[in-house]
Amino acid sequence: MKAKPDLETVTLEQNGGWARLTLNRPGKLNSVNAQMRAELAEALAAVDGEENIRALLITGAGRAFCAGQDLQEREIAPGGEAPDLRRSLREGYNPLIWKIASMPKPVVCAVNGVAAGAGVSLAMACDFVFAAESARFVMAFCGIGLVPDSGATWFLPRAAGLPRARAMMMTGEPVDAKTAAQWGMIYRCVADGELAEQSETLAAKLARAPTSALGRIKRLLIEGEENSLPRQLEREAEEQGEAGRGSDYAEGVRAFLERRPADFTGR
Ligand code: LHQ
Repeated sequence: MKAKPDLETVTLEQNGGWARLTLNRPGKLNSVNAQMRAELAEALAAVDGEENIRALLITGAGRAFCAGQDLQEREIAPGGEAPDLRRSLREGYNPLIWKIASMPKPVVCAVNGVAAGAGVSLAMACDFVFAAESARFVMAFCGIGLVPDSGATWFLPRAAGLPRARAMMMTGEPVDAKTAAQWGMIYRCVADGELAEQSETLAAKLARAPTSALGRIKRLLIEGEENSLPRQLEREAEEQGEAGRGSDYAEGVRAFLERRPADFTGR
């Protein structure tokens, strides 16, 4: 991947087969402004387009993961024109969320501190969410008279169940990382001092996994939310047909029979 030194509100570093994308507006709790939306899109496209990057880790700089939309950017003067939030979502947030959820490589998220509003949505779009014990999740939208967006109404009830998702969304009360893990909202809650190591270890492991198969798994799980069982059985057969033609399948079977670790190339 070409270095991206021009990025300011996010940083992107490659570590062998995986990349770390860090939300980088720590003074504003990594809240998302227009520049960050554009730079996130650029960084995600770079990761997606680089075959040698086989896993992505997303985290935040400083004490927060992401406080959602930068509200300073959204202040409405009395009598002023209301912003076009539909457009902001369609053109700004929604493509970012879909890029993460549909990217044919695994995305790990390390929630290093508070996640609020669209910051929760961003985390929920990732495939594996680790959170530091001190982190909390705040569905802050209703606190400013908005509905949850950026996929939160899709991901959260599926992960945590409708009663808990509804309560989070309609009260805005924070949920700590331990509770989030107990509820099934996230993959793992870890000690603050272990967050970086545990999430990076998984990213590095995933970078050696059969990437193409992992991408197919992501696609099947998203489609499975909508499909009937007969349709999903057919989609599994289609994807398996393709996976079975991949070199990683041949290598995986050979390695099993030869009793050695597989050396997957991601194809
Ligand atoms: C912030 C923010 C912030 C700017 C903290 N913006 N400065 C919306 C509209 C359009 C379309 C797309 O969708 C969305 C999605 C959304 O994300 S809506 C929800 C927006 N986010 C929020 O409502 C969360 C607002 N923030 C908070 O509730 C708290 O700050 C949290 C719970 C995140 C953290 O609380 P504390 O740890 O107590 O920190 P703090 O409140 O003292 O904040 C520290 C600083 O960060 C402070 O600035 P200052 O200059 O006083 O130190 C805050 O103003 C600033 N900040 N969030 N979203």
